[in-house]
Amino acid sequence: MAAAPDKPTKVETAKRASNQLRGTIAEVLADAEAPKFEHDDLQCMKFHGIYQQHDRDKRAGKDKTFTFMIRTKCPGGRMTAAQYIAQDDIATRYSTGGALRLTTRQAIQFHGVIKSELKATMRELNQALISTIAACGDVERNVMCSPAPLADDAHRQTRAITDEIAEKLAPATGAYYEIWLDGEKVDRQEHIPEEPFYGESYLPRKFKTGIATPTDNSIDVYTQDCGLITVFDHGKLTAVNVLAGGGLGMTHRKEDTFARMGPHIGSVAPEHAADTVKAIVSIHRDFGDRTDRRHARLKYVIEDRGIDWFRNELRDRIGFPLNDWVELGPLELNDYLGRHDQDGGGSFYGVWVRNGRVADFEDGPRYKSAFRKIAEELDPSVILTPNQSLLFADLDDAKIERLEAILEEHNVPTSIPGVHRFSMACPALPTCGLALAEAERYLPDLVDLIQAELEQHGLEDERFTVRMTGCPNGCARPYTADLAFVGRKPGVYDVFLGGRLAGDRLSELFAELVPQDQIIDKLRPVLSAWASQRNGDESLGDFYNRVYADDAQRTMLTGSKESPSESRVLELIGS
Ligand code: SRM
Ligand code: SF4
Repeated sequence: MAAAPDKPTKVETAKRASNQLRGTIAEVLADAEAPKFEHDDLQCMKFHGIYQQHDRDKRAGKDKTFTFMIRTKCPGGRMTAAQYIAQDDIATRYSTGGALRLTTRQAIQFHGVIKSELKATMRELNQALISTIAACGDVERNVMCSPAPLADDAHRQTRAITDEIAEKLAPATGAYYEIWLDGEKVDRQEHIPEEPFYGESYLPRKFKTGIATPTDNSIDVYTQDCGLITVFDHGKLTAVNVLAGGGLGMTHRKEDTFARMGPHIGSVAPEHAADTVKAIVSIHRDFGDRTDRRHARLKYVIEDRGIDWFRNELRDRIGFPLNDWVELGPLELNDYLGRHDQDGGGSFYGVWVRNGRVADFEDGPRYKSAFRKIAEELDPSVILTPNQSLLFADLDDAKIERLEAILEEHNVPTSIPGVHRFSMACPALPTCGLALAEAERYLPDLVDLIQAELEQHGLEDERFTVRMTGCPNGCARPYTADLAFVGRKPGVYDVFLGGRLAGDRLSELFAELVPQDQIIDKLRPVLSAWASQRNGDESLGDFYNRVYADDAQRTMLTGSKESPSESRVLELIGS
């Protein structure tokens, strides 16, 4: 491994001193008088899938009440109906409002768990064979995969690779089992009391891997630290394309932080895919910046050292060929809404969940009760999608009919108006400590306004992505959307344009610091020009890009360095 850096960050010091993620978590947990955990333990707890939060709607002060968000780890988002029911029970008992929150990485979050119930929640999750270890922290995170449960060999293999990567890169520490399960092991191989791969400092920062199929890039493969795209030939998986160094997190007014699309690295044989990812993670482990967390992701290693250096380093670490990138047609995004054949008998059914919040809304969809009933009555497999929604699988005709009836009884929509359909927002306020503005609670209202505007042009059924985050960290992947809003301060957003459904292009800063009540005014000329000047069925992002891309000298890999394009775009569209 690389030599220790001169001035490691506080988080590096905390990791090293933690005795492989133990810290004093068990002691503070047992101390009923301690209202919260302190810095070093909090860093370790993230690796256990736990964040300390407080309700930001309540007045902040010394006496704020701390609660915990627990995130599960769920490769490819797959679970049984029994596991879904167990998590629904856990949410009912321990989460704020009994809600489950489906995430953009195919996992579930429970918000508002109180300290005295933290251990019970963790135990109950593990009893249902749901782990939370490495859902957060400086390790390989939840490995994503195109969610369609298709039964052909190629899709089966894709899922197997997802599981293999998750297994190969799981931390080996016994701390998790000691602290939360009193040393008990639940359905896992014997643990070894050290980290042969990660070492005592783990990675310099989080690491994210996702596998897309050419027909479904809902995982946003170019935004992953390591993205894989499966290559099929006559239904057989023949190769896996590899890209590396994507990532979206950035900081306002810090130009040396930026969103970045992962460049193409090459391809490998399918049987080598997991080892390739492991080798790439090891490059991050050894070369990532441990002195500055804002500069620690793999994307900066590759940006600073170059792709040729990276390819050579990778070749040196793998004992098999790194072949050329296999050219593929354009990627697509598939949300699998409604009924689809599984190809091996049976059907699956996709249900859209507004911003992933599974709750019973007054006068709105009663997602929680509907999903519970579907899981209990129909025993489907459940697959979480990368777009905060879910698929119910392994259903016959009678079950599909019953599922549709249950959705209808619970007011859960099965037909989603265009702009809402591909919209996503992160949780932001009141739980996220980093939020600068609203996201999940505000985006549906804004989408209604955009929808109304588009109705005037007959464009309300257009398919394009609209995303909102409460800060520039990018949790709902705004920088690959056709249209995105990124929180600057309460009620004020930066507006981005130019990504697209395929997720293969970064959006760009269109307008800065826009008060929310002026967003529609800002967008009106662009929407209207899109309606009158578009080529064929050109999407909003494609239109923006055609109008502006030829004009601007810019790279598409690091689009966030741009200054706002608004005035030039207005000139170009004749507004
Ligand atoms: Fe995220 C931090 C929520 C996907 C980039 N993210 C956070 C925290 C934990 C805030 C914190 O550190 O205190 C948020 C918890 C809010 C809450 O109250 O629940 C949070 N991130 C989420 C979720 C729940 C958003 C959602 O709408 O579903 C997603 C959970 C995924 C999961 O199941 O693992 C989530 N986060 C992402 C993604 C998208 C992705 O991975 O596909 C990104 C952009 C991709 C990337 O990583 O570059 C993302 N989250 C961040 C960052 C910026 C990292 C960076 O490199 O700068 C942070 C802040 C940090 O790590 O310091 C962050
Ligand atoms: Fe929080 Fe920012 Fe992520 Fe939204 S994008 S969940 S506000 S860290």
